[in-house]
Amino acid sequence: MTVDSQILRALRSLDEDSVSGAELSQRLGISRAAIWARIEELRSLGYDIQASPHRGYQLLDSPDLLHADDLLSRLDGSQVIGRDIRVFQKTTSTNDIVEKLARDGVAEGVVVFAESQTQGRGRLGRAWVSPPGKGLWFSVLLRPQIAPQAVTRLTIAAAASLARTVQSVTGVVPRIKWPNDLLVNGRKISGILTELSAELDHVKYVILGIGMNINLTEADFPADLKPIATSLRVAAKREINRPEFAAELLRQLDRDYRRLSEGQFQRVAEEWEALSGTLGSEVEVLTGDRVVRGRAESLDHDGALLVRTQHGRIERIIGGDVSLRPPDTKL
Ligand code: BT5
Repeated sequence: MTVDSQILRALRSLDEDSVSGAELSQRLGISRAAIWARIEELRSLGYDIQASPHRGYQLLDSPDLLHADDLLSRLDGSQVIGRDIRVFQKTTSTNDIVEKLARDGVAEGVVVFAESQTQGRGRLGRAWVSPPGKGLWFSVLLRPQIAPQAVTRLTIAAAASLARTVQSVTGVVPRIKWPNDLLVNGRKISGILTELSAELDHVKYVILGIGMNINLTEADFPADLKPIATSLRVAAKREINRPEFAAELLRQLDRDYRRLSEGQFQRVAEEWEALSGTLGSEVEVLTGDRVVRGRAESLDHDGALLVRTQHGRIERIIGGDVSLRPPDTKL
């Protein structure tokens, strides 16, 4: 852990409201002058740290920017996801950066954020709009011990983590649309892009890319997205602190990844089902060049969607675009 993240963690976890330079220097094992220099640096980034000769240092406010040391300082006890955090101001796609790290042999759990992406992407080469400073655009490297056909479980787990975080941080209740969308009031607020490198029987690595619209306003969406997309700010009618949201989301993702690694997919799937807007609905699924119509019944053990068609047959859908149909639509 870096000195800056230790300082920020110490300032955030104060029993009293301030900590002296002498105490920080003792705890961190560096000189008071070095602490002072780091505090000055944090201030220049926008951290409002008050220093008073008698009482010591106090953190009054943090800026709404993504800063790796700050995010690390907020995560205590991450087992895998968030052990290593890197922030870029601008990149093509965070999935590309993580792919390079994966090929270089970097350990699983690294998280790469970008304040903006120039080539953010969705599935099947679709574009993902990622303007600067308003969202969370990030990717996580995972090296799970699962078969390639079970990778959808990771998308399911990530969607459940996202939905729980939205609800606990903002009070807004989202609905999950299988497999990778989070909707609020029927509009997309978040999407997940799961990419993998695999051999026939085993996964080499998975890149979990997450886009979450946090503080975008209506004006930040291009015309074609206005009717179908929204943000937490629009839904909650207030600005959301991005680092705080990001830290909670990483905690939730870490927790769900641990549950999957311990063989508890069923528990995660039950939570997903409770948050799902897909199950029980009449759906139309475009999968490859096929269209499947019917009632979405449940998830199977791999995270695939089971749809009962008009002929009573169960179709197992492993990937595709789901649209919900009004209940009275004739099959
Ligand atoms: C997704 O694809 O929803 C996956 C999105 C994943 C984005 C993250 S950001 C970090 C990481 N790095 C990347 O390059 N990607 C990941 P899909 O289900 O195919 O949906 C794509 C569609 O969503 C587009 O065709 C648009 O209609 C819509 N869309 C694009 N940008 C959006 C936004 N910011 N908010 C809501 N909808 C959007």
